[in-house]
Amino acid sequence: MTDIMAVMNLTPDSFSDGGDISLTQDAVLNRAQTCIDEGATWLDLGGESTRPGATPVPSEEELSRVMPALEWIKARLDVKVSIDTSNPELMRCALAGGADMINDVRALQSPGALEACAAADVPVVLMHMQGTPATMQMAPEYQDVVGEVMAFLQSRVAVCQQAGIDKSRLVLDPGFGFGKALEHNRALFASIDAFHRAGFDTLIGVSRKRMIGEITGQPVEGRAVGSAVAAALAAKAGARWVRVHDVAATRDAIAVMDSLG
Ligand code: 7PM
Repeated sequence: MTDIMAVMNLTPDSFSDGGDISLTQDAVLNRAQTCIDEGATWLDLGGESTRPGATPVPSEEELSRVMPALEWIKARLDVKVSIDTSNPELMRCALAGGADMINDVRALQSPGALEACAAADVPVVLMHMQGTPATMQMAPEYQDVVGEVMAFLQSRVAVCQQAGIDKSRLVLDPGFGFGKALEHNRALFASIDAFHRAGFDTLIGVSRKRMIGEITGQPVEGRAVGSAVAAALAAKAGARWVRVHDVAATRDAIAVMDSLG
C-alpha cells in the first residue's frame, strides 16, 4: 500500500504564489486539512529549502518555522507527520514533539544526526544526493547510476545500523532531481523494485520536478498531471510513500491505476 505524503514547505512565501503569507496557525492548519481532505495520510514539514541554489537557513529559524506547525497539527489533526530536515537539533525537538518520521536528504551525514535518530523509534528516510543543493544540477555524472546510488544508500544503512538504528526503520530514496540528469532519473525510476528486493521500503519524490518538465514541456505550474502519472507508476512499482504537491490528482491517478492497471 502506498501512502500519499503531502509536501508542506514552511518557508515564508510558499503558501501562495510568491505572496507574503506568514506562517499563522490558521494558514498552516487550513493547508494541512486540505491535504488530508484530498487524500494525504502523511505531511512532510520542511523549513529549509533544498532547491538548487537555495541559501541555507539558520538552525533557530528552521526550528521556529517547523516546531509550532508540528505542535498545531499534532494537537488538532489526525495525520502522520514527517520532518524534512538534516538538522540534528530539529530532529531531537521534533521527535520529542511527536514527529512520526525523519526525512533527511543528507542521509544522516550531519554531525549528531545519527545519534538524534538512534534515540527514537520512527522511520528514517535516507536519500541519495550527488553534490550539494547549490551545485548538484550543474554536471551530474555517473558510470553506473543505479549501482552508485544503491552502494551509497547501503553504506549509509551500515552506518545507521552501527549507530543503533534498526534496519526495519530505514526507508530508501534514490533522490530524484538531486544531482541527476533525466537519463539518470529514468534509470533509477526503472530500478525502484531493486530497493524493495534489497529489503527496504521506498519513498519516491518526483512531484513537479524538472524531470517532469523535461518530459512534458510544462513549466512548474503545469506539471500536476505528469507528476500524478509518475506517482501512480511509483505506486505500481511498490513505493511505500509518494511525496507530492498535488494530492487530489495523485489520489485519483493511484485509484485508477489500482482499479485498471
Ligand atoms: C528541486 C529538487 C526542487 C528538489 C525541489 C526539490 C525530496 C525530498 C525534496 C525527495 C525526499 C521538492 C524538492 N525532494 N525529500 N525533499 N525525497 N526524501 O520537490 O525527492 O520539494 S525538496
